[in-house]
Amino acid sequence: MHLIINKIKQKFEQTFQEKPLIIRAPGRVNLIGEHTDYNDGFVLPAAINKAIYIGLSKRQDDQIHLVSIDLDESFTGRVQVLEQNDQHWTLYILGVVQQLQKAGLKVGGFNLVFSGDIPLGAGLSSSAALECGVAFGLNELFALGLERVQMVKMAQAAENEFVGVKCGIMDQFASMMGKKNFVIQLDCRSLDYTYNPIEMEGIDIVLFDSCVSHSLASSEYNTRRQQCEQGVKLIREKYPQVKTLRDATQDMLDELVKDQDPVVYRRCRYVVQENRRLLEGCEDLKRGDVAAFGQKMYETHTGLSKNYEVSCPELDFLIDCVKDQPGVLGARMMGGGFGGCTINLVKKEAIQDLISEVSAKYEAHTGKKPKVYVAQTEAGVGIVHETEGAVVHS
Ligand code: GAF
Repeated sequence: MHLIINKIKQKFEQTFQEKPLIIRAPGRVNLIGEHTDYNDGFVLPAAINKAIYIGLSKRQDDQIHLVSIDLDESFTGRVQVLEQNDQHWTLYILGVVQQLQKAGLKVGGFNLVFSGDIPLGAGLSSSAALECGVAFGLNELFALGLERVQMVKMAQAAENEFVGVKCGIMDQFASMMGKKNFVIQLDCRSLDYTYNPIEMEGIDIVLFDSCVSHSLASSEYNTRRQQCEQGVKLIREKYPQVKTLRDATQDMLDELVKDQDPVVYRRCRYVVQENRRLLEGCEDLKRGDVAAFGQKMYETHTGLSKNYEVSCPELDFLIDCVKDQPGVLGARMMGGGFGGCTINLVKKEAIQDLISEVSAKYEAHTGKKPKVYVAQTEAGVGIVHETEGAVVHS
């Protein structure tokens, strides 16, 4: 972490001859509840110890100067002229500025330098982290007076409207609202949430990064959303009280969707089952029954792979690899799909052997070495303060 912060400070001082305000914005994992957020359902994410760090300062003029250290690119624009451009990474930042302006808030010119250790394309939400970090940083810089949940909504809207991915609210919520040693049980309709302590004695969250990211991910993502909406439309002909799949039951799907459109039926059935699994899974965790929770993760994976069809051969292989390994309580693909990471609950003493075994098998099967991360939960977005060498985050 210190290394990244130092890199940002150096680059900032070299480029803009001043010291920046530094923000840390974490990535996230999600224990269960996948593709449920945009159906008004439930999710169970946590912010993690991988983050994007953003250095910021105000300018006297109305220009926006952006520097991505990791991509070795820079961009100059104006606050009044927020336009699409082919430097894709800038859209996450400009989109947030646009949302602040839409809310009638005054954002002046600013300088921004960022870098991080969230692997790109691994499904750990580096985009949401960047959006949330920018919203939080500009809120501080220009004293805009926004609450965290308002910034979550703006970050999501930036991605929906400016980047063009119709994502739900989970990733931004987790990055902004995370708390160390807790997962967030979030109702994506009401945005009511509880912090559930992670009570998994002797168990760690291990992520195997398939190191594949398929280009169809965002178009297929938007298609899944449409298919869910199509299912709701069919149900509403008879049950107008059903607003989203959150309100639908298996019986309704059997009665009104099954014969009309088998593909839409399978998509919707997965979502209805996943919402139920999440609620039951939270009860498992409260009872300390991680084994029962882990079984549900496997069921989620099967649903995502066979019915929602957002997995890929590499992710399926990673799940098959760990299924019968000692010390693995549960595993599934995580996030939007078509690549990225699997999330695995593993007994601490079994982790090293598991990593060796899975890495060797995956490499032999795909020709690629998976990357492996042991994720710790962390606090959500905050300012980085440095006092005598120690980094404090608030
Ligand atoms: C992506 C999206 F950004 C989230 O909103 C969520 O839908 C997730 O895929 C699937 O659960 O990370």
